[in-house]
Amino acid sequence: MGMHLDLPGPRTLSLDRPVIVGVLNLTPDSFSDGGRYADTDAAAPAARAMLDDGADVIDIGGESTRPGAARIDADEQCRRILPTVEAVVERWGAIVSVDTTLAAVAQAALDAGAAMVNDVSAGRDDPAMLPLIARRGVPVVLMHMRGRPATMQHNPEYDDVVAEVHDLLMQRAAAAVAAGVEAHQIVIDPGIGFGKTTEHNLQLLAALDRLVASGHPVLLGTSRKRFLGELVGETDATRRDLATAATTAAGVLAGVRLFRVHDVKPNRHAADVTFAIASHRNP
Ligand code: HH2
Repeated sequence: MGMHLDLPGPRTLSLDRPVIVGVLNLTPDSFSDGGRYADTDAAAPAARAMLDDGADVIDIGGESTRPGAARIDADEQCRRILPTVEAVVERWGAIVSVDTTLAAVAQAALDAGAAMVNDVSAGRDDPAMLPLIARRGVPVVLMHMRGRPATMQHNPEYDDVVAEVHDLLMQRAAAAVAAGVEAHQIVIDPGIGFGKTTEHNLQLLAALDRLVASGHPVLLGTSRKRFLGELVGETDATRRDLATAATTAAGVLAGVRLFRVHDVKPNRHAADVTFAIASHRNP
């Protein structure tokens, strides 16, 4: 078998072609889709539509991480997401990842049928997170963030953003392995927009091959982010999906395997076309 992630039970997620992860935020305040999916009745059809558009995974979260966002406690995150996690898994057998930094939320979501964990703190927020991932044997996304969402965009500075993001991710991957997580289950993510200026984001996007060279699968999350609005002059976040698809194409050519996006179809198409081109390169 080629590169893949092991999911609970007998299932696997192949990384032999690009994986599109559809975003489902069950939050009132996310920056581009906040308040859209107030409950399972609204969220479940949205997940179905993303699967029909070619999403491989649905990433469900109950806490916004936009700059300045307030923290949401575990009980409230569970109240927001669990009915939808259950519905999406039971109705369509979807692969669900849970977007949370709290082990209690991750555990409840895994019990409700989620198959992987997306932790934007890379296991730093809750010391119980990496041991939980190890115990359950599920894949985990470890994302780079400088600071916390409350303050991360207050004048972020790096000497060498590419080296610093790479080194922190390698440290967090090592911490996960030390906690008992299998190395091949660890996905790394540069955390575009998390404590980074437009210049930092572009340097990271130009050097994705550095992360790919680590051997860990790489996930990219650029969808609708502010730096894209700056580059194309688009203040409405929901009109940044073509700009997002351009980053997906660039990511595929650099060897990135997973793409976390709001609008699945343009990114599915961009990924599939660039992947077909890349697979015709001369060895
Ligand atoms: N970006 C956001 C949230 N979660 N997870 C990973 N692994 N990588 C990312 O880049 C990433 C993420 C922010 O986007 P969104 O979910 O649309 O907004 P909000 O945090 O306001 O809910």
